[in-house]
Amino acid sequence: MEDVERLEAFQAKIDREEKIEPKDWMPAEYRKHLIRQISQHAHSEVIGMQPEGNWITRAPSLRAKVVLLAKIQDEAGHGLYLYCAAETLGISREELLEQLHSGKAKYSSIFNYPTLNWADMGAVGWLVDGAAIVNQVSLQRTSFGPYSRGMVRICKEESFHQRQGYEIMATMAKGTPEQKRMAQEALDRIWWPALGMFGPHDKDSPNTGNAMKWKIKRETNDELRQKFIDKTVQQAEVIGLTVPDPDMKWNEDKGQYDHGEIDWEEFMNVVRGKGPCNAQRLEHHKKAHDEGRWVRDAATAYAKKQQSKKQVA
Ligand code: BYC
Repeated sequence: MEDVERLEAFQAKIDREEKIEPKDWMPAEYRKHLIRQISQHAHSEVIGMQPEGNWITRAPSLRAKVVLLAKIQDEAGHGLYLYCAAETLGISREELLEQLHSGKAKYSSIFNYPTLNWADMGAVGWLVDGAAIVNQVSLQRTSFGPYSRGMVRICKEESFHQRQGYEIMATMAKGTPEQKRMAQEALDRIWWPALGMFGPHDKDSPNTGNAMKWKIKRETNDELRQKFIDKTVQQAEVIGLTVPDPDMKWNEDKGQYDHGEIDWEEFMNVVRGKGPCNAQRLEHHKKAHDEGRWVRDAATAYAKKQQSKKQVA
């Protein structure tokens, strides 16, 4: 088929809400767009283990430790599903990691902020996983089959993560005045970076046009951010905390909250690698990757040996 016809058939399939599968024909730009987004999503899951991993040894109880450990292990699993989904598009794991290590591939800005105390574990679970769920529920309907199916499972786990964070915040908010202050300060620290997770305003988002046309994204950055705000402000009120935005006000006519502006200069600095923890996060990942080389080598050698045994038999 001519490219124009193929393109029309491809778009028609998407418009009929049929999934695109790895062996189907797809335009090179669609493939490239997906590799970028899915791999950045995978990197976010894996790099996102670092700020929380920092608190495993200092969890305040055995229960809190077990729950946090389970959550962080889930994030590793999410990374694996997503790397596998990206690999179905014809890129290798080595290339994906090379892009992360060279700075070509991004990961979510939020993970370049430090986690200063236990209350930050609550705020991260509640707000960061909460923002991720809003985005990922929408991505369950993405047009690429492996990404969409990965999202269904990830969303189930993510909702437990959000609850573990909210539980920490609720417990601290009704604890001693000092604990309540810690919870409020964690909310103050993480609120604005969490809003940045949804990306730039739609008018400044170069990838949204194609993403919406190809149904890779089902809602825009601003639509998802607004959904998150509308849910979360009320959750804060229930536990007696206040979001740090003096302009936050319920708009009766629109049926949603009006809110203040993100510091976009800070956001862009973090995205460009100049956030408080960018260097530390990448350094740590490279070190763990280098130190794990012998495990990968041993696993590959074992697989090869099994394969040659099968061939002999
Ligand atoms: N941070 O045109 P735009 C988790 C980049 S982890 C960094 O709007 P797009 C968890 C963007 O990549 C879940 N970069 O892009 C894990 C683009 O640059 P490139 C994380 C950002 O793709 C552990 C440029 O800015 N979730 O839940 O249409 C513990 C222009 O942006 C950011 C995902 O990854 C940012 N915040 O929309 C706890 C969701 N925002 O690539 C929790 C999947 C924008 O052209 N990803 N940029 O060089 C998406 O939904 C979309 O890719 C985004 C951006 C909404 C993030």
